[in-house]
Amino acid sequence: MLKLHGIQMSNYYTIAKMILLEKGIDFEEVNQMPGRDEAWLTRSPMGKVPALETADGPIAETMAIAEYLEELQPEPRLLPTDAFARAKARQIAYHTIYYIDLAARPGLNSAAFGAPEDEAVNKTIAKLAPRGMKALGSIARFAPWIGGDTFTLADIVAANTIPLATMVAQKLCDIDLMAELPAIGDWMARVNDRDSMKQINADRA
Ligand SMILES: N[C@@H](CCC(=O)N[C@@H](CS)C(=O)NCC(=O)O)C(=O)O
Repeated sequence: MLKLHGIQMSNYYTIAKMILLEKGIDFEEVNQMPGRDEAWLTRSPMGKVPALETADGPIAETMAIAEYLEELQPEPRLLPTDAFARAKARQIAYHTIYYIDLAARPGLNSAAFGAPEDEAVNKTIAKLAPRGMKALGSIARFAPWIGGDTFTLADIVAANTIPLATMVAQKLCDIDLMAELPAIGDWMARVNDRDSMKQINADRA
């Protein structure tokens, strides 16, 4: 059986977990903190979580795990069959990782774990995170899903990245990232109403 290594509070872990749940794939969860011990580095070369253990060996990097699971069990599809629609779903997913999650992530230790704040970091977050959210508005549709009429990997990645970035920007910069996109609240509520996200939230509580 597939084993997903990581921790419930990791938003990249919950992306992989949500994919497994949405596809109805059996998997086992293995509690694993990020870290640099040799045994973990053999599964995840950068020491990050998650990693997926398969019969053929471990896979790290969440989007590599996502693509693997889509090929392993195509139905229900999380990437559209149409090439353009598939590319747009990937574009939204990568956009939320690169320009929203990674824009805010340098402030995570201060916002969530009590590390001292760094004014330069806060200033960069205040500049880059709203830019990423505003730009998302030009590719997101929220009709009803983030890329249009179909629930895709883009919804899973965005719903597991935007809330964390929003918390960081609010706490460190007093900026409401969600205010950039008025339709985002209803979309988030729709994602939160899915059984997969309900389970993720319950397991994290
Ligand atoms: N690029 C990685 C990012 C994963 C990541 O940043 N995970 C965080 C937890 S949410 C982590 O392991 N942080 C510890 C570290 O960076 O050393 C992926 O896509 O899986």
